[in-house]
Amino acid sequence: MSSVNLLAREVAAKIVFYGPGLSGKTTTLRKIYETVRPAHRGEMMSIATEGDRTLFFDFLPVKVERVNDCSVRLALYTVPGQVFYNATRKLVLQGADGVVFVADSQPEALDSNRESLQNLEENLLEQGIRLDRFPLVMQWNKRDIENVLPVEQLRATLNARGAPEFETSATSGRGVLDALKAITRLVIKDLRAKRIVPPPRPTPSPVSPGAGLEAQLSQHLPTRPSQTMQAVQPPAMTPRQHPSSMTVTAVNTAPAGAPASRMEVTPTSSSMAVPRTAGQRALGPATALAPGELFDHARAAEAAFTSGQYGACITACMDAVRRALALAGEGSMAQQGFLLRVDGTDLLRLQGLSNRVDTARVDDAAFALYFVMQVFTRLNTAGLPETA
Ligand SMILES: Nc1nc2c(ncn2[C@@H]2O[C@H](COP(=O)(O)OP(=O)(O)O)[C@@H](O)[C@H]2O)c(=O)[nH]1
Ligand SMILES: [Mg+2]
Repeated sequence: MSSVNLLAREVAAKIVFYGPGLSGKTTTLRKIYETVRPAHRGEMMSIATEGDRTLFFDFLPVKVERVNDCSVRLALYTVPGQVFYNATRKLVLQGADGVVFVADSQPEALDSNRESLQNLEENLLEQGIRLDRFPLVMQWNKRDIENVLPVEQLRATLNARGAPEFETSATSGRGVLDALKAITRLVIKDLRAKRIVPPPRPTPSPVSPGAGLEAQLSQHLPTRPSQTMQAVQPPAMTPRQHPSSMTVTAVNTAPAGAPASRMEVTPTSSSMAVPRTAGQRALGPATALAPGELFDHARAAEAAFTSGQYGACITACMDAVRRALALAGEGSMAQQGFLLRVDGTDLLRLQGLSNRVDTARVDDAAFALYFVMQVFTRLNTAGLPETA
């Protein structure tokens, strides 16, 4: 479900909180809701709940301003844990970019944790995804309860993959945002590896030294208890709307004696820098303007141009234009082009060039790239494709 708008450099990613019934998924989401500033999140929606049980899913949109130079919109979902809701779980899992597995640390829950993890693995496999290669972090939840299983045992049973682990107490909020940060980081890294998200700009803007997910999330987190109330009190909301968020904070709900430092975040934006891997080229101008699904087309066109294959460049551009125009809706290319207000003469010229690629010259290919950029720019102006 990830989508990316390269012009705005905005990424949308879907993260699913998975785990057995009553492990603390809904509580985790509520805690994130309470802790993140209202300006950075939408309303939490629980779709069809019966008492305390999630029957369909919970949903919370969260915005993280900058990860390197990309804004990130996270759509956080929980699944119903009860065994018989597998059809719903599959639906919610569709298009997920990452999973936080919320395990109940109590000894009596070990079997249901194991079953749920296996169920996750099977459901992902149906989508053609291997859990081993999927962004995943583990929440060992309910650590505040006495006589929970030692972490080593949970790890041995549930985390042979060595996914990042976090001891959490969703009711107090301990560790919850650390897990969220970790999965966000993994998801961005994964999307970068798939080249859905562009690599960071080589020279970060000097005016935003604290940019990065760490810094962003740390804004929402108290580093000292005295900052806590300020960070989470939603000024514009009435207690009737959000009674808990007016009074509850991540730190002051921690059990007495729980170290506040558990929730502290040190802004180390450099740790977020995902370096461009060897062999990855810098973005060319057409690629930089391309909507997510046309990223590879634009790259192919630019690669052909740089390597002197002008005919191939024109063919790739024509293909990109055809697909780009289709985003405007039904109809002929002429109609689609008209709707987007791309230059009709330019479109005709590109069509002409694509019919005689054998004699293509460098300026023909450059023109084709220029026209692709024109179309991408029009799409961006029109807000197409619409992101979920
Ligand atoms: N003590 C303790 N209780 C928790 C914790 N997380 C959740 N719970 C409780 O466990 C029950 C089930 O939680 P819920 O979030 O609805 O589970 P879900 O089915 O995974 O969504 C609720 O009564 C929560 O208050 C935790 O970290 N510690
Ligand atoms: Mg629930």
